Amino acid sequence: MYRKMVEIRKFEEHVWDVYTRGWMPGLAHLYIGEEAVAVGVCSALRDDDYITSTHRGHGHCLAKGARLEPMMAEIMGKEAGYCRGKGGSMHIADMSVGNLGANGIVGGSFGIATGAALSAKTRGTDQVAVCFFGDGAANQGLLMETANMAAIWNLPVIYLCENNQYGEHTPYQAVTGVDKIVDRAQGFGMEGVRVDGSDVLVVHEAVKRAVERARKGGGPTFVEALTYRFRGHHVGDAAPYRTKEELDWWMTNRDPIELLAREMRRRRVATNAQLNEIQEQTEREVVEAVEFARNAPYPAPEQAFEDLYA
Ligand SMILES: Cc1ncc(C[n+]2csc(CCOP(=O)(O)OP(=O)(O)O)c2C)c(N)n1
Ligand SMILES: [Mg+2]
Repeated sequence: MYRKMVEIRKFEEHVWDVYTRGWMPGLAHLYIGEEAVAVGVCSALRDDDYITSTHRGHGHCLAKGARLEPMMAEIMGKEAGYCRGKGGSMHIADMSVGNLGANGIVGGSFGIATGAALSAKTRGTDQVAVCFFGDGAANQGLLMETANMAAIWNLPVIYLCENNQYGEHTPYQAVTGVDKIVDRAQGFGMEGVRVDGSDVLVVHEAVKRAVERARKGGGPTFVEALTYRFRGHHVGDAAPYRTKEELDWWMTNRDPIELLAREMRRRRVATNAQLNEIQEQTEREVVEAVEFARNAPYPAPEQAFEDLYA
């Protein structure tokens, strides 16, 4: 878990670097600060379980098993990328590990995850689908329709709300009728649990229980993970709408990587030297992925019309 969270952090720091150097088209929504959610969730899943992701999706993809090189290549629009350079930062999918795709449409993956869960149930497998979405997406109408279906059909789906406190520049309290988003679970007729999204072990335990229940036919669960993004909404946003005190508090007290490091030292399962070695090794791997992506070719123009369904 520690290694995976560090990998996501380093990957995102390099995406920032790649963006500021002008090596990638478009922009990216960084996941720095939220690593414990993706890693806590995906470490409770099997390879053949499904996830759907969001515009802030790099962490979900890596946690579900994506490799660094095709990830970075996709972000730079190269043919070696997961979607042959046609998806970019916001649309990375990897069916081989059950990642049904990130989605630039906020709330657009409710239907995809719920459909995957319906498919698993219809085929009689014990696969589970996790739908990642934000506090902003929690106000999209499709959630009402799909969560209701999941409840009446007892579908093996987990609605995983990453409450990072803001939708773009708006604090969630300003646009949400409930203080705890998880309170809506009761109205859908499903189990709901709110967890500390900065603590990877807490996230893991809660999702593990929800997954076990779903596998046994126990139906859907709504999980709200409280978290915080350390960077702006996207790489071009300096986030002037929040205070330095607020940001400092989260970075000092709730950094998920630091929290796990502290816990591992306390339980004497890792030394500082071992943790530093993981940091250094991961840094080297991400630098190699950037090099790989930089040197990889762009797709040929005639490929623009391949793989299109319209
Ligand atoms: C349907 C739709 N509406 C609006 C947008 C523009 N938009 C992109 S991200 C975003 C905020 C999403 O907030 P949240 O769900 O909390 O996710 P976060 O960015 O905090 O991870 C909005 C409004 C969009 N991409 N899709
Ligand atoms: Mg948000």
